[in-house]
Amino acid sequence: MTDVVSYALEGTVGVIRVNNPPVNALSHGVRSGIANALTTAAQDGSEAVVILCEGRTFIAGADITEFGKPPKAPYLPDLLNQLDNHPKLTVAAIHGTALGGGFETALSCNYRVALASAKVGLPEVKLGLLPGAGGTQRTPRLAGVATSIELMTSGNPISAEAALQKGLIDHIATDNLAEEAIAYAKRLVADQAPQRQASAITLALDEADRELISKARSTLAKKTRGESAPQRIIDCIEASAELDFDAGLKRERELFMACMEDPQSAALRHMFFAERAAAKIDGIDTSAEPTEVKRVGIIGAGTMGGGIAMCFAQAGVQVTLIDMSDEAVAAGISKIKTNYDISVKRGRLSLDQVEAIMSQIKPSTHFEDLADADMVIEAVFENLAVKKEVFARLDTICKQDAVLASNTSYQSIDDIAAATSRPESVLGMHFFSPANVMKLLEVVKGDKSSDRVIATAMAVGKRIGKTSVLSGMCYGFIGNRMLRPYAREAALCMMEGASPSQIDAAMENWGMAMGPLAVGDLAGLDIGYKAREQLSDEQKGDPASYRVADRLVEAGRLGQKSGAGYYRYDPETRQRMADPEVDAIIDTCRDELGIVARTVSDEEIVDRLILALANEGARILDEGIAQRASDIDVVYCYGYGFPRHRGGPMHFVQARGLTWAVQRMTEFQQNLHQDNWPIASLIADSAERGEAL
Ligand code: 3H9
Repeated sequence: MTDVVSYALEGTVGVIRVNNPPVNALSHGVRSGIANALTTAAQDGSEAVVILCEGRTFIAGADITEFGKPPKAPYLPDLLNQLDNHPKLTVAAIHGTALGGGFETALSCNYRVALASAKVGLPEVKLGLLPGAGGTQRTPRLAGVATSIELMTSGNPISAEAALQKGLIDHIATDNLAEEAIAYAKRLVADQAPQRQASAITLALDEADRELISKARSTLAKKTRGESAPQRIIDCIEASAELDFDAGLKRERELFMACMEDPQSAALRHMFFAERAAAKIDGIDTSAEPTEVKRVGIIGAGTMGGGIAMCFAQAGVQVTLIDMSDEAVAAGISKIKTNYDISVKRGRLSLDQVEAIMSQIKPSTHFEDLADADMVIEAVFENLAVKKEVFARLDTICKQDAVLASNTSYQSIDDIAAATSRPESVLGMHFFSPANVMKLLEVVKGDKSSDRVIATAMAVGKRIGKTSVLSGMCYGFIGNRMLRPYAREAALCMMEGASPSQIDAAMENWGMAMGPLAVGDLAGLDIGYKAREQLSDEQKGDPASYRVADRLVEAGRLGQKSGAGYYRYDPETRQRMADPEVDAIIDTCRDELGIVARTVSDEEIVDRLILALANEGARILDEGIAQRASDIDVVYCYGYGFPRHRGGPMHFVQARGLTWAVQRMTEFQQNLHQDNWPIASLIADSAERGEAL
């Protein structure tokens, strides 16, 4: 048929085999191959047709790399109508993951067989899209409104067993999928089973369905704030009941095209590839095999060390959790246990599972217990002298090929490595708090870190479910270094006239998970205060950028932990509330610094904060600290609550236009503090040349 699709008669069954590695995406060759095979099967001696795939999975969806390019016939919706109306009985045989257009292909067959290990799903929403090849019309007809809402708006796949329960799968195969699917097709023919078509079902909404739809709309408006695809999916589900099948398909097409043209989908598709690119390290010696990590040591049983221990124990790695005293380790273990108790209460884990996980964690106060660890992660407090001492001790105890990692947020990996006789074994593994929840892991390469050690940290990150990004060495690495100009602009907007509530609301309405001042309160304002104490006035920069924060700490307002910071917090609900006392502190600081308050618009707040991020990001890229612009986007979306549907700061600024960025920053240079806005040469040069970053 084509080199990626074959067709053969096996007895009385025509078998269409797709073989388009790695995930059998519906590229042009696959679509035309299936179309040709269906035409042949319509005319040959076959009584039934089975569609199955080679390799690791059934079709995982449309080919995302073709999006944005001129479309080429046959188009997927037309192909699936050809399949739906095929004269022979059709069966899809599913293994691996049948996703998006792949599951829509299966839904267009008369019957579906799946291996028990298979999963099916409609993840288009994660790409800012909706199922655009009949999925929004066929799924409700087969499985009803509730299942359709869940499947399409979460984008999460379900097991074959769950799909069977919901009427989306007809039969579970136990062993040889191809043989069983062919036998199943033959049996259906022998039994004169009807050629069931989802498209032929008429769906009517009852009162409960209507209620579900309206509830989903309002829940999604909050949960997926600012995203357009989830609401369009609900429109399609409504259309599946209100319109006939063909009119429903037409409506789906219109809304699919609206999603395709939406910058949100471009941003989410960018993130899909960015996440996968982040795992790749340029220029690494490919013979550098990662070391297998079976035993890990974690030093420091505080919040960070405990969270890291949970990540490893959950992945089945043996953990030795070390602290200075029996009390400190016991407190750490008890905190971990409390976290798991909450998971059990919420039904996320069973008691048995928790017991199995906890049994992986061995508390200790002896560094000597780390002699056989394959990797050690230090998570003691941020003090270079203490960290160097820890690494010097590890150097005398750990086996020669052990990876020695520091969870530092700021300290020099090179200085830490110099405390050992094996700097090539040392690197940074910067987890984000809470470490058991946050997906980001910054793997920080020191000057001497070996390729093997980096490859091991990246592989371990994947194993414990993190999205890892490689960073070079600089103060704050990628993420926290960018945070400084971002926080500076937030503070300056406040001094110039915006209230903390206005700043946070502007950023949250734009899509940030939490505004910058609320984040400060969550992290604790005393942390920045203590860090500033070590700096000279010159290093601290413009006093307007930290005066209010200093005064808040001096007034005992450390943030959420003391019940007040930039806001007051309800002790019960932790709800934040604007506080007139803070307004008074801000007013006093303005008077001291001779600043006259003005109106600062929400648009100015957003532009200043986002451009501050992207401008620093461009410098980081130019210096080779980040491998690629998209890595910076991954850091911000996974570690700092940047909205994925805006694609990260670098994608956002590029999509908005580098020329716009240069113009806007030039205005800031002229109207604000000139020194704060040196335009990164990478942005200026790329804008001039009309090139991407
Ligand atoms: C859709 O179907 C729209 C329709 O409703 C309507 C159309 C009209 N296309 O993730 P991995 C690449 S929208 C092209 O590392 P895993 C991926 O980039 C689509 N390429 O593997 C990577 O390349 P590289 C709806 C794709 O085993 C390689 O395959 N479907 C596609 O961890 C391996 O990927 C989805 O959204 C694709 N569709 O996970 C499913 N998918 O090696 C998206 C993957 O160069 N895919 N690649 O970096 C997935 O969720 C996972 O890839 C999957 C495998 C679970 C399948």
